[in-house]
Amino acid sequence: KSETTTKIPELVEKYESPWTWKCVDGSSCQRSLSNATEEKSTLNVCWLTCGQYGAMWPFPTIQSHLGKGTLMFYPQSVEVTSIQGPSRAVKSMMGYAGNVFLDHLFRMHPKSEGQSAFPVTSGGKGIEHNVVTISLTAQSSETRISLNTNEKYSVVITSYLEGQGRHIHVDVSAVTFFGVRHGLETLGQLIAFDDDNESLRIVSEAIIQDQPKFKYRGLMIDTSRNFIPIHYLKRMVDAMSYNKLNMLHWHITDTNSFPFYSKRVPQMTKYGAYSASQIYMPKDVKELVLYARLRGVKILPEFDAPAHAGNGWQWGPLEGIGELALCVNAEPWRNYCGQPPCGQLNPLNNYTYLVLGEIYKDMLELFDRDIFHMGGDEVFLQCWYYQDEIRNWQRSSGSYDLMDLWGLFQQKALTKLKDANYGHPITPIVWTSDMTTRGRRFLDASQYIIQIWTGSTHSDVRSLLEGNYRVIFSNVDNTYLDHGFGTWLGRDHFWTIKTWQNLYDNDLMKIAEYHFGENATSQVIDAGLILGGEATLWAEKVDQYNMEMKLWPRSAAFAERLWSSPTNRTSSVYGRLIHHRARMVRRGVHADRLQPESCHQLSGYCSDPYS
Ligand code: CP6
Repeated sequence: KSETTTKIPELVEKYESPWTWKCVDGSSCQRSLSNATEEKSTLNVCWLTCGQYGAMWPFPTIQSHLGKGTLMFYPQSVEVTSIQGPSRAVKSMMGYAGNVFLDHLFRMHPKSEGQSAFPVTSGGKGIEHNVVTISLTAQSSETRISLNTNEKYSVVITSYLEGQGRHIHVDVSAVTFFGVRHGLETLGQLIAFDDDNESLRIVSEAIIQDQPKFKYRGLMIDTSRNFIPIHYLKRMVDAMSYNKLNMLHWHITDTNSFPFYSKRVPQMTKYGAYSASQIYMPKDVKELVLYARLRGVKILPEFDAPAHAGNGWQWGPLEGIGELALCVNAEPWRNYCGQPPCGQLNPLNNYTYLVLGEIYKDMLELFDRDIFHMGGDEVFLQCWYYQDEIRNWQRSSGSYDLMDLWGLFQQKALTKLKDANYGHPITPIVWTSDMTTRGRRFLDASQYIIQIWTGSTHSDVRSLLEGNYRVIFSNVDNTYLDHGFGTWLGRDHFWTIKTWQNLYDNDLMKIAEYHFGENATSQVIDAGLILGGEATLWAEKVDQYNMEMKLWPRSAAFAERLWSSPTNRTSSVYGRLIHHRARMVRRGVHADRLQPESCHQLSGYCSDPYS
């Protein structure tokens, strides 16, 4: 046997667990004292099937029937035998997803530490005859995720005796490739490592039908405050795919640094990147977009403007085209911006729009062209107010409300974005701001999606929905994975750190009910205005070394909130989350730990005290 499977022989002989294993829903799955290997090892993975909850995360919404039994198999006896799809592209994507799935099986050995390290020789206990075949079927030729993508899928597992072993057949069907991929994800959750036999076990019989309650299930990462190497963004995509999250909102640029390489305006990184090696090149971005697409994740770029823009924009005067950004790194910062370092685009310089348009073109060439985040948050009108150029504009235009200037900026920027997309339809997203409160005349509700970052009880929530805006919830009271900031605000953390329970309990339906009472269902929910939610990881205090622990498993909690939209936090949640977190760790995600290992037995003292 290979080194990775070595056990201490005496211990294997004598080992008899004192623990009582319980199901994730509290029902019984007692460990028997029988020495029969088959029975004992069934108990080792009893959480896989007992109580009809399994360890599925996020939990399926339509139907989930699991048989009581499990069957052993080796990953090398699994085969994808049939791929049915409407086009070559979709079929090859399914083939790729099938390989990703198989790779996960090979990484399920507990000592693999995220590598494909499953011993290739079988244990020779007569179970090598159990064979798993998988067939994948999709109907639609869609290859990109949009807000209309059908993510519904079904997984059916059946098994029958064949020769000396059993033939286990899995049927994964969906409308789109993205549904099929979700199906494979769920299938992976119906398989666990059996420690006694050093094999895998699969639920012998299952019928799952599933679809998400919300179509936008996102995470945001900020790569301007601190640069995060593309490799770690891929790892983030991997973990998102395990949770059926489908939108990675990439806050690429901000005032602090400009790491996006623009081939049309290379000055941006020349002046704005932290270093020559902290730059995202077009090749890296393309690779990430494709990598994510194959894992059911859309990469949604944000180019924040007119605020949160500074470093990278200083080259204007050097090349004789004037100031593109104002108050860059100005001090005292409190006079010019909400958070240092300051910087806000110059709305009176026509070159500002020219440069914006060129960068939009560069971005749209690399990302999907249907949705784009324009930022629009935290504009600090004082920055503009202190400029002579702008005071003169106020006098000559007779427009003393600087909201008008901001509105003008937003309209011109949108025109540039549309031009950069050669007139093809594109949906802009903006953050809530003074514009979504007092300047709503500049934002057409039939075009814009609003990302709400105010508190969930803020009156804007109600008035935006009444104004028929489609919204995404990133409400600061519950969905911020890190509040960033730092010592300049006089304390290290401004808000208390949110727990997984806070994220889990951020019920979008209840937020709607808070604002609309009984009428919430008919007025808001049926209208489909609530697209979903997004947890945000601002990166003032984050880089690749601590990001995964800040992201996971709290974002997993939010993923179930968005996929399943449960009415409350039921008793199965904690147990399933613990197993799900362990599964993510086995796949190489450095997720935060929630409890001592003794709690895998879910003794009373371990249970979630809040549910
Ligand atoms: N950066 C940008 C930030 C924040 C926002 N935009 C932010 C504001 C308040 C809190 C956390 C983050 N750091 N560009 C607001 C959307 Cl509490």
